[in-house]
Amino acid sequence: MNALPPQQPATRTACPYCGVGCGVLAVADLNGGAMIAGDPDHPANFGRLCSKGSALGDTLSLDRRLLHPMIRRAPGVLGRVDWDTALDAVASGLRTVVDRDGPEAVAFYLSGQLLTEDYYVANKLMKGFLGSSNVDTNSRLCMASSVAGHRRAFGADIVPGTYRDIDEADLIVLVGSNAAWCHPVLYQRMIAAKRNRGAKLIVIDPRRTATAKDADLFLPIAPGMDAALFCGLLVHLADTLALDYAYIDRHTAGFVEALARAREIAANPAATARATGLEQADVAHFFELFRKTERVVTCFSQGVNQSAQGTDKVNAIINAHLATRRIGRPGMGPFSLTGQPNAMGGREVGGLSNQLAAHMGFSPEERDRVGRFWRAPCLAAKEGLKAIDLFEAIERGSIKALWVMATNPVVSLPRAGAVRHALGKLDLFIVSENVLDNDTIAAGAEARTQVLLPGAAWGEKHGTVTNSERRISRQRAFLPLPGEARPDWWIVTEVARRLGFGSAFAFGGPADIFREHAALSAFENNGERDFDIGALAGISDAAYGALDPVMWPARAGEPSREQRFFAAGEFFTPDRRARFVAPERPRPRSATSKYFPLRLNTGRVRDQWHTMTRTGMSPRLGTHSPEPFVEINPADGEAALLADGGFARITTSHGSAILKVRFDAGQRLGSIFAPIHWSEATAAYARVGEMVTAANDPFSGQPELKATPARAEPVEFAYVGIALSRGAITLPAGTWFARQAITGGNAVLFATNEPFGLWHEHARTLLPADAELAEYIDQSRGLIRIAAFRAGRFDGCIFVGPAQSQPQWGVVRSLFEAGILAEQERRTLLSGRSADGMADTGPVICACFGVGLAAIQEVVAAGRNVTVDDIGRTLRAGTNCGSCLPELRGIIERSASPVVP
Ligand SMILES: Nc1nc2c(c(=O)[nH]1)N[C@H]1C(S)=C(S)[C@@H](COP(=O)(O)OP(=O)(O)OC[C@H]3O[C@@H](n4cnc5c(=O)[nH]c(N)nc54)[C@H](O)[C@@H]3O)O[C@H]1N2
Ligand SMILES: Nc1nc2c(c(=O)[nH]1)N[C@H]1C(S)=C(S)[C@@H](COP(=O)(O)OP(=O)(O)OC[C@H]3O[C@@H](n4cnc5c(=O)[nH]c(N)nc54)[C@H](O)[C@@H]3O)O[C@H]1N2
Ligand code: SF4
Ligand SMILES: [Mo]
Repeated sequence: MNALPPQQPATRTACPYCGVGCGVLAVADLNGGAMIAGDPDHPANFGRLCSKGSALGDTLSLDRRLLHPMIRRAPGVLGRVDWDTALDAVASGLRTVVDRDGPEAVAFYLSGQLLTEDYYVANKLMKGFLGSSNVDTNSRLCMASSVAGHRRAFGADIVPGTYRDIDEADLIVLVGSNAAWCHPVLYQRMIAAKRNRGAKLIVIDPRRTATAKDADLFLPIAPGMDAALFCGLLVHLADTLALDYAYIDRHTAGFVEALARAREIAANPAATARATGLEQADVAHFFELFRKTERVVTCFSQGVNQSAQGTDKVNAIINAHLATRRIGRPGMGPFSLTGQPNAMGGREVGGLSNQLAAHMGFSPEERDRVGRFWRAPCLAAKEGLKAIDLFEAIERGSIKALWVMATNPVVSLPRAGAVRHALGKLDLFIVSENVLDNDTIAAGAEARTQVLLPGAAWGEKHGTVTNSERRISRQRAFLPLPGEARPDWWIVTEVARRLGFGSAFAFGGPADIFREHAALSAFENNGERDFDIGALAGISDAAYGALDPVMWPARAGEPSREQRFFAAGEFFTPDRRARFVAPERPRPRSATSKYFPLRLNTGRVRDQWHTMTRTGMSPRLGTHSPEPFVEINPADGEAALLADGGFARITTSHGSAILKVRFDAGQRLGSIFAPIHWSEATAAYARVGEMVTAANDPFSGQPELKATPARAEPVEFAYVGIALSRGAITLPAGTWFARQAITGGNAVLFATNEPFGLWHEHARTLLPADAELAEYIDQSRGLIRIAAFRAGRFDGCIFVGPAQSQPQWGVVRSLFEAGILAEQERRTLLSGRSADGMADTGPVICACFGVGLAAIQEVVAAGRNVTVDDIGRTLRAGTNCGSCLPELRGIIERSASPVVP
């Protein structure tokens, strides 16, 4: 737990998960894993890590790694090839498509999880040398509305503030951000601001999240209506003479139009309350807090970006900050929280199809400048296709070759079923991956040629990432390259060489690429472009190796310092003035109907990362939310005849999924929420992306991932069960299941309508043939418990019970991990009853110390006015990374006042 062995030299690197960008110290251990601690000297986290960062050591196993290149030519199966064969196949395949169908028939789909150096060379190859701009990235699903909003308002994609502003704020407004779970270490800084200086926290979200539990004011806004709320705020500030007219006059344009539009949308608190579905008193309270507090930071994330009116939401927020000059000054500003570790770096290199490179676009001067710098033979003439359009072009057959790097689009894109189908139409489908199997790799089985390229993973490669506050940090390797895996930048440059572009891609390592990227940022810049790291253009290999976290801009000849933007204007528009933007009247793109009366909201849980290819390997992270689920207000749930703890089929016009039902009074009536993490690789019938609409924002192209019309129906299963094995587990087709991470084997939770007898038979085929079986069968109660032992070791089991039963998953898991069982433990296992000290822990709340709900509830029940500190003293829960503190507070709160649905 955040402790490294003394005297071992640790490698300073950065966390590969969220955009907080925490510094990590890592020491490789002898088993291919590593000991991990927070870097006390890193300015993003000062030594802290959240539950996911703390568990990084659990995710380094090579069990499911792609360790050598593979090719499949139809009809056929994937077979191992050497690097030369794979790289030749990629280069000649791309060349054939470009020669035959033109450069527009080729596309790259990249990721905010690539390092800046990887991203830079991929973008350069496509836009400068293949001659198309069909390079887009999963950042289209993530940050595109913030990028578009920044560019409309500021003339450049800039986050004006720094994390220090969060420390120094007196009011922190979180819009569409579940920071307690998604940016946990930064969230700890918000809580510290609350504690240290009495800062107030406002949370605006349709559902009462873990973050909302800490809020001084929670605004359960109707989905998609944020722009109306911030229009109402602007009107209120104008009507109460709280605006800074000197700043507006001197440094901005478009104010009059924006205010007039705001009046049309939300003329006063009453109209705002009607438009947003909020209580008028709450709206008024929010307006007053904003007006009275000078130091306001408004942080926003996917509840803002992932909307068909996401760019307008961003600008409505920025409008309120510009009009009050709450920008660029200590403790103030609009603050877009980036999602991925290098979403920001991807924007810097131009990874989005509507950007060229180094924050430049496609104007004639910018094209000319980048073309000369790169000595590009055929620079892309215009913007390329954005992700949704790009995959539609694949569906139509106009894109024939696709290279996916470091993203899993068959899970994460909207209309994921259609995306999977589209990939089968490709002539050439190249995937650079860490893992051997994910849904995207599987979808390539129908493509004419599929090439898998083994990318080096976190801990094995060198490069840089940029976090939410524009701070560039080094990722450094502390593990050897396994098998034949190679860094992504190397793979791209080798392909470029084979295409005949060797001299433009003669990079010996990431430092060479970084220097070129830095030089381009400063090339003919003269202070006109925001993104300038010219000070690093001449960095030596040694200095790159030792580079400390550095914030941009870092202009050549200027002292390096943390810089805020725009306190004195100086925007990056032609007239150097910011733009107020008049938003459209907001509404979600698709309307609910009699058939689809609910709105499906999607997002994240605390301890899983995206499609679970990494966090899914950690047993301790898996215990917090073991199954794919849907949260629904109890009133909606009962109306749909659902049972809490049962199952529901959620259906939209695009697809359906079967999810475990959680009644939650914190859900707005009419809204349901499902996490995005499960896929075919980890569960059955739980790929939520299949249900999600591809309707998207007209400015950013970012899809509305949080508001798809949907309906819910009950699904009955006769039996539920668990299966564990030291080997692979194959369940009968049609079984609903969710895989569980477990040390030393495989495990699934499942549900089924197969007859009792079949399970009895199936258990025998599932368990090792040479094992000694211990059985407990009670047909009248519908119970099957069969455990397999080999040489005294508990080697697997299959337990089935009626739908209402609760398999003792926690107990069984700990016995399996223990291996050799005492007689008493064997009896415990088969009786299904908890013996002393073996009580099932319930869902694990504190992932660091493995403390379950049951133990916490016991402590809360045993005392009077129990606090989180009391829980920490008794159980240690919450005393390491702090990610579970909001949940601990929630448990205390619930025990004090039982929630009445
Ligand atoms: N644990 C964990 N952390 C992560 C990630 C992860 O996978 N797991 N991923 C990282 C990435 S890439 C990203 S982009 C970030 C995302 O971080 P967040 O944006 O904080 O996470 P989400 O859960 O996607 O959505 C945030 C909230 O938006 C709310 N919301 C939905 N619709 C609306 C609306 O119309 N208005 C408002 N105001 N709110 C709405 C949802 O209810 C949800 O609580 O997290 C990063 N951190
Ligand atoms: N419905 C809905 N859909 C969403 C969202 C939502 O809130 N709702 N959120 C969206 C957002 S914000 C995001 S960011 C996306 C995320 O979605 P994805 O990017 O699809 O999710 P990941 O699981 O992070 O996929 C990363 C893949 O790259 C591999 N990988 C990791 N590191 C490397 C590397 O260094 N090199 C290579 N070659 N491969 C690597 C991993 O094994 C994994 O397969 O999902 C989006 N989709
Ligand atoms: S907050 Fe957690 S996931 Fe995000 S960078 Fe820090 S340790 Fe990693
Ligand atoms: Mo994201």
